[in-house]
Amino acid sequence: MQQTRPDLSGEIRFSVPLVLVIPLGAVVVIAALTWSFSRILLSLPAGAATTVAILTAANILGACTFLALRPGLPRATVFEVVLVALYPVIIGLVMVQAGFGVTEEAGASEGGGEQSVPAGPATDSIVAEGTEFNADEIELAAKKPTDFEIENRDAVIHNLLIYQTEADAADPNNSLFKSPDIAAGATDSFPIKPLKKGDYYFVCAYHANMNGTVKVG
Ligand SMILES: [Cu+2]
Repeated sequence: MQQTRPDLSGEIRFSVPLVLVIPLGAVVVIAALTWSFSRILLSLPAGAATTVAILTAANILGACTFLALRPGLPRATVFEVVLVALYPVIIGLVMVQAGFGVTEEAGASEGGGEQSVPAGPATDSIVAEGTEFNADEIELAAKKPTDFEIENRDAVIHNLLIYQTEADAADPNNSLFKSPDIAAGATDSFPIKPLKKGDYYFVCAYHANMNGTVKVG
């Protein structure tokens, strides 16, 4: 009887701050986990991010099922199960550290940009987004002007220059055609002067990676 009393008061003293500490602590831990996991997923290539996310979700579900079915597990085993459930996160972290992630730097992600390029060539308009054109081929009719539109969805200026060859682009004076500058967020149209039948090279004067082929026929 006497031994239960100090235990009881100890419980009461503890339970007062815990009422606040447990939910607040849980919120902080969950927020930190969510944020760091989202950073991992964002820095992974799209395919790998989905796989890591699905594996993590499946593993956590599996681990929770395992724990729920065996409530009497010793602490060491619970820790092991949690560790196994977090393996995809650890693998994701390793992948990020090993440089599998795509760089978030605009213009440096030529690989990522290719995914946004549609199969068809541009004929009368092109979209600039993420320092990429949404087409790597422009098709024009020979010997007549084309009304062409650039939609600039970026926060930086873009334009369109046409050269006979890629080598010619080393000197802007070689350009056969130069569009006006398209301001950030602006959409502008302009006539492209008539060109003879053949293949040409187009590029944004501000971003050498925004380039492609003009096919005039
Ligand atoms: Cu540009």
